[in-house]
Parts: sequence; structure tokens; C-alpha cells
Amino acid sequence: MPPAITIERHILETQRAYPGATGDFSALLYDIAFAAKIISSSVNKAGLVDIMGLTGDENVQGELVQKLDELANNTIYKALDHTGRLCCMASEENEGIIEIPQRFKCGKYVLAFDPLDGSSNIDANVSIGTIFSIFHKVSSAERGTLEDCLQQGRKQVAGGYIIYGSSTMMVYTAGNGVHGFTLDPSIGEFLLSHPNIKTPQRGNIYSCNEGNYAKWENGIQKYIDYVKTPDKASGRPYKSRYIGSLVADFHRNLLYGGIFLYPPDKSNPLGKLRLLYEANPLAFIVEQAGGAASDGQQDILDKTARELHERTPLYIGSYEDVRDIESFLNGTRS
Ligand code: P6P
Repeated sequence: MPPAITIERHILETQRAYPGATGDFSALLYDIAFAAKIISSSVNKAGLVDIMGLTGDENVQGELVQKLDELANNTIYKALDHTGRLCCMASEENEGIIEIPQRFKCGKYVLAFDPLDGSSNIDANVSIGTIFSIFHKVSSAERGTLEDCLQQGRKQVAGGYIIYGSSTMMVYTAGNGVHGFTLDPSIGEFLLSHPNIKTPQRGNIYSCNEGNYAKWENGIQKYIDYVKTPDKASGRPYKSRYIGSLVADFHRNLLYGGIFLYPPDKSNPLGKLRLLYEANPLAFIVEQAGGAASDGQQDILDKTARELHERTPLYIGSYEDVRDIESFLNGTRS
């Protein structure tokens, strides 16, 4: 039985490949894992403790009870604001950038995150997740600025997510492959369970909210019709799997192969999902795993956000399936 490899050991061993590393980046990843453990503990108690609404009451610890997504947001902020590793943060829960308090040292990294994506599903005990993206500080300003957050996706130094499901897993890439760690709650450690994840070049699962079919452009409708048309030689029809929780749908397709689609429609001309802290980190992961991520016209990682909460169409998963969608959208296939 090989020894269990904790996420801390894995991060430190990866750091050894960079002789000039100061350890800040490794410590930042570990800080995120620490925050994830706290969030996991709260999420897993959601059905037991009334933490679904801001009740204003005090819970057994004498703390003000918060909604889960606010709790997750505050947990990440408090775990990272004082460490001296970040110059600023950006969160799905905050309109503007989150500055590092003046009393704390300003670091050289930027953290953009969705603290708890899919939290509306928690009542039904559906898996939800935290998604994060890390950039280097690039501005010449003394503290972090909006410029430091609005960088091209390919500039990310790390992207990852934590999925709070049947078990809690942290999956991340720092540009050297994709690695998954499963939380062992009995010892409070994330242990390496999925080293060097690779996604199949072609899958047989498609994930989308087909309730929006009538609102989609013709190319997407034709693609959905295509994957549903029986053709044994090309493994069609694909299986329809849609949880309605991005991290859960993405994680399943990453491991099994397949394609997740959130197209634009008449009510969401840029789609629903966010570029900076949803599409970008998942795109980094999927490309490192051998897949692809596109907005239909270009790779997600080639885009540069113009504002923190910019939305983007998202087609992400197995490489050949993503390229198929692009061909239906640009008219080379019908
Ligand atoms: P729809 C959850 O609300 C979320 O932001 C993602 O996690 C998920 O992929 C998407 O929205 C689901 O959206 O419109 O299908 O309910």
C-alpha cells in the first residue's frame, strides 16, 4: 500500500521543480485547501443546522448565522486576507475588487473565485462547488488593482475547484497536469486520489439545460439534434446528463468524457456563466487534461475579461466534442 500523499506534500514536491520558488504560491494553494475544509464542514451540516438564511440568530458557537454562500465567501476572505500572499481578490459575491487591508502586507498573487457555485441546489443535497483562479500581480501599483484581475486566461498560474459531493474533492492545475485530492474527514487531510487526470478525447455525454432549446441559435440546436441522432459508428446518441451545478457537471465530464454547454440565448446574449472565476479556471484545467474550452468562436483562455463579472458562452470538455460544436456554429457542419 503506497503512503498517502497529502495535498501539502504534493504541492511542496511540485515546488521543488522551481528552485527560485519562495514558497508563497505553495502556501497560497494550501491556504485555499484549508478554507475548503471549513466550507466542506458547513456544507455537510447544511441539512442539520439552519444556515440557509440570514436568520439574525446566534448559533451554538455564538456566531451570527450566515447563508452558505456568504459563509463560504467570508471563509475564503478571512483565510487569505492577512497572509501577505495576495495583492487583491475578486469574488462572485462582491461587486468590485476586494482589497487587502492596509494593515496587511500586499502579496504578488491575485485570487478570483466563486465561493459556492450552485448553492441554490444545496436544499436538494445536490453537489456544489468552489471555483478559483490565480494570477500574478502585473500592475505597478503598490496594492492590487482591477488591472491585476482583468488578465487573459492563459496568464493564470493556477485554476481549480472543490466539489462538495458524496465526498469533498479538490482538483487543481498549476500548469503541470491536473491532480485530484479527496478529503479524509477522519484526519482532516486532502489525499492524492486522482493523479494526472486526463479527459477522453471524445465522450458520449452532453450536458445542457435543454429547456432553453427554443432560445438557442440554429447551430446549437443542430448540434443537439446531431448528438441525439442514433449512429452506432460515432457512438451516438450521446447520454444526456445535467445536474444544473457547474462544478458537478464539469467534474463528471472531466473524468468520463463529454461536453458541457451553456450557450447564449435571447435573454442571456453572453450566456449565464462568468469568464473570470468560472470559465477561465475550468478551461485551464480541461486544457491541461487534454480537452478544450471555447466560447464558440475562440478558446476561453485566449479571452481577456473587460470587467470582473463578464459572462461568456461556454462549451467545455472532450477536445473533439468541443471542436464539433464550433464546426456547427461556424457553418462548416450542419
Ligand atoms: P440553469 C448554478 O446556478 C449555475 O450558476 C451553474 O452552477 C450551473 O451550471 C448553471 O447555473 C445552471 O443554470 O439555467 O440550467 O439553471
